[in-house]
Amino acid sequence: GPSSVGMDFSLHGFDHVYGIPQHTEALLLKNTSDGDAYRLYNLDIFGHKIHDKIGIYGSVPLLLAHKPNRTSGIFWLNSSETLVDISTKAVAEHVASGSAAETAKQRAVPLTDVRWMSESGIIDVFLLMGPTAFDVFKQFAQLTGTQAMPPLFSLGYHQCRWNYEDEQDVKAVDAGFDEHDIPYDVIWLDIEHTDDKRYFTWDKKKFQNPRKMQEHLRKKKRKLVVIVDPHIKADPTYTLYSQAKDKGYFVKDRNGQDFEGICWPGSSCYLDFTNPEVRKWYADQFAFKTYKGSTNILFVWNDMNEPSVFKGAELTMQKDAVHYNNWEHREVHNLYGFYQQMATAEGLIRRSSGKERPFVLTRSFFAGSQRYGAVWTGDNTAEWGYLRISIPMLLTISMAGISFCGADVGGFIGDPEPELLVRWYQAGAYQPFFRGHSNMESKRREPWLFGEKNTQIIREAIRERYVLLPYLYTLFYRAHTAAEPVMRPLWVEFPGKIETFGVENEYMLGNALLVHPVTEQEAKAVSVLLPGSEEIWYDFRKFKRMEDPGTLKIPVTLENIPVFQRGGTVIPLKTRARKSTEWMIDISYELRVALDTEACATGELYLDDGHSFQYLHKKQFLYRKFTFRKNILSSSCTDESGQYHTTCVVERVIVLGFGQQPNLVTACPKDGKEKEVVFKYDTKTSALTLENLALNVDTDWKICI
Ligand code: MIG
Repeated sequence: GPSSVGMDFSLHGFDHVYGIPQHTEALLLKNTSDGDAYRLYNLDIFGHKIHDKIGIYGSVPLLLAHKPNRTSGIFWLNSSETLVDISTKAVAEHVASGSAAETAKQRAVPLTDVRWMSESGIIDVFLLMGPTAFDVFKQFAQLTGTQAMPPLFSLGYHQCRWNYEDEQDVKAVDAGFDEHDIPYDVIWLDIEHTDDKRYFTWDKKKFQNPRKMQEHLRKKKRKLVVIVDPHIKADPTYTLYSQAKDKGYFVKDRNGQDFEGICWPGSSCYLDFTNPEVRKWYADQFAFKTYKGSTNILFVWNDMNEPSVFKGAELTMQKDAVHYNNWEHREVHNLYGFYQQMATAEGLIRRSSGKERPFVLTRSFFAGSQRYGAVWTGDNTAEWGYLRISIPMLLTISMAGISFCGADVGGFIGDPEPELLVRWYQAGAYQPFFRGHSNMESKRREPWLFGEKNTQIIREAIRERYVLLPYLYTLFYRAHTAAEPVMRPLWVEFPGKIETFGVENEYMLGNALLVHPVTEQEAKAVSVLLPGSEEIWYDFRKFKRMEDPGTLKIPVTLENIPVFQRGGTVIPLKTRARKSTEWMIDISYELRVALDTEACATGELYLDDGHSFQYLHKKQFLYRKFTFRKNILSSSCTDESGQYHTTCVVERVIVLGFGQQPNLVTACPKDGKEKEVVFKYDTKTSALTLENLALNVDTDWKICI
């Protein structure tokens, strides 16, 4: 039964609070004194409303508070239904005065009261003392873990739909990408691919030879993701069901019978993933010999794991259902999906004898889900407002430790007008998880269905994503090893600049890129805040230095969205995109060096085989550092313990904000011969381009200008 615990916290001096996903809400948490509290209760809410405090799909009970140059966090570790009330006000504070004769002065200081209330459980709370946001992220990672290192393919573009009908459809869509010269890595199969919603099976008519289909995709160096939901069709002839029933692996009702609910397959039982034995058994279901028709290019999508129960109260499991060790469902509700994803990821690792990184997308999540894969924001709608709100939603999830997150590109429900679809691709290309997806009732939406011009723009957006992958992959390595969120709000990078604290229409991707998606229909211009008075910003595509920082009105066309590189950074890119990440292994690198006010810049490149755990067990990786100082760009090693051989070279370097046309540029490999470098200097943009460098990625070198 419910027992209820709660606690109040007063955050002195703070009036900016963030976190506690997941809500279809703004970045800054709002005062709840005259409305609903923020609710943390994982629910399947189809077409969730914008600006709503109701809990959807996932929960992370972590709240961050920030004031100039000081960040703290509260982690309320409780997985039952939780409400968070927030009240921000100004209070009078006495200021100690210099002399006794002077009367004490008063000033108004902000204060935020936070009240946590949970339906049951114990009070188990962690105060994360910062003092920086990055410290808070690290402290939270010490408790819950860091982002799993994703396989490289999963950072490519994903093409999903409810449903790709059959093997012919899959082949045709796959061929469509080649025909239209658009890169993509993964095609997805939704629930209709199964034999009557029996997960781990195939519809015998539509998918007669799933292995052959996967061999076809493998030859194209692409992957397949299939959906595997947690509800199990109550059908004694379905082995998964009968085994689980015999072993007592289902959640029970209050009378000790297997809990039965309705879901896609009709009457269904729900595996009890809170039981470690069930998780082990479930993980074994992914073994190649058990999961018939699966191959090692097949990866997994866990949906409906709030859990979603049709006809149940609020479409979920009743709270008095009983789990392993007699835990009532109410106690562990918000952990149900977390444990399914854990078991699935474990299964994919185990089927490869511990060698390969898994990829598992989950809809429901909790604190720590970052250790098992990616999350997405569920059933959004094909409207501009949902594109806009996806930015604060993803930033909030990212701050709560889950870097690998994305929203359905195009909007799941309904049909986006072409302009909205284009704008969504352009935003998604600069977000961590990049997948186009659409509902069963929506019209087909493959990127080439909207006329030549829109196809061309979407192609360009996806190609930009692929060219950016070395940088993104390096950011994921930082998330994995140092708990730095890949996508971050401006205030995290500019903690002293109050004007950034509420910004949610643009964001930083790592520390080097500022991205401002276009989220208004027929926009001719957008207002971009380029923060920091001592910063220099460069147009990422045109290389030109922006005028002084501040809020600028930037003209836009449909062709692309504003992206800026921050002075002082070096971004590693590929020189061009190809059909998929695996086709790009040998493509050479370009370094974008953006100079700061001192004409300096630094950046990193992480690389490994992109799919195995050898980077961990055998230290097979390269972690390089690029430094520009006194007109010398040098490449050095960041982590001597890592080694990885690659024939891939740095072919091109572009230095942005270079003062004047140089006389001579030379490249000096560490043990090689100094040679003259071909260069171009553009006086209009001050961009210096060095070509045909052929400098090894895995050795030290210098370029002297
Ligand atoms: O209620 O599997 O959010 O992405 O396509 C619908 C069918 C169930 C909900 C997921 C959506 C998926 C759909 N699922």
